[in-house]
Amino acid sequence: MSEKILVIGANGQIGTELVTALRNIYGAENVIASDINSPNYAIRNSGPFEFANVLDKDNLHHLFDKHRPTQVYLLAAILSAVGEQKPKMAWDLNMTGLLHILDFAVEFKTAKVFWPSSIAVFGPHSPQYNTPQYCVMDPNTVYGFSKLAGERWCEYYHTKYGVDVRSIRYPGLIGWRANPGGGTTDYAVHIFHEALKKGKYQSFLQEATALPMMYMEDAIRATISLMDAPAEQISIRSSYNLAGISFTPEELANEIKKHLPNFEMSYVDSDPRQAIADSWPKSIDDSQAWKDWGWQIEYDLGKMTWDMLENLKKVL
Ligand code: AKB
Repeated sequence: MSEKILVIGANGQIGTELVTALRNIYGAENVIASDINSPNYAIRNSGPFEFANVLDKDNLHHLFDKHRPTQVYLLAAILSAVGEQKPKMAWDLNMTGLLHILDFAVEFKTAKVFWPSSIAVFGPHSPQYNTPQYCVMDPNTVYGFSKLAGERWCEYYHTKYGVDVRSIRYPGLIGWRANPGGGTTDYAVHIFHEALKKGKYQSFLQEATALPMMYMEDAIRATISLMDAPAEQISIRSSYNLAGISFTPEELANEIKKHLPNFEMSYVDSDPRQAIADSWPKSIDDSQAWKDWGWQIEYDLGKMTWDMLENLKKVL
């Protein structure tokens, strides 16, 4: 069967990279990028685009009806830091958007749906090291509990209505093609830009704050591998843990210094994102993803840092 893929929230950090990767695999004309905002450069020049607002049910219905997608990636979301500034809006967008897509997946018999979850589903009482797939989950951010509730909805729609929905709990994502928007892990992208532009960076997270992160190349490969896996291999319909690489701001700064010896790192006195970071795991157990769909990471801290600096140098 030929694929028709709809990516909603295509202008964002994941969307920009995913649309490019999917267009390379399935052909540009078969991957419809959509976003509430005008397409960014990478999206506009490489294939079809539609405006989409996940809160506008009629508009979404029209898109499903017009394109009859076989795969839908719903990436539109409000992340952790902005979610704390706009809690009701974050809940509404993150939940209502997902429910619209799950309902249309039932109505239009969409073959597969991808929806991103996050390490933010864990909370202060979750085990902090090697956090398992199943454990106490008490997220204390709106973003975190909207993702946890979303995971329950995904599993529910799979069990009740047979929707083939697949999901990953992404760690903080680091890439050079697009900037993150409003998360707690954003420092790990900003640091590269500032290191190259100014030779220094002031981190909003404290030096010893370990968090799970992942290079975008690995994140996109994981997403497409999960979507390509035979349905019978997918044992988790809520969302898969994915570990990535765990490091602190200090460790990242030291890695950057290997390439830019004059780089200077400093830390702000206090920032509201610190409390969010402190409530999240420091490392993740993703053994279920290895077992079910053969997941393996390729980029460690050294390889990621080198690749980020090499690529960012060319575009800054
Ligand atoms: C955030 O920091 O909010 C996101 C995430 C970990 O889901 N990058």
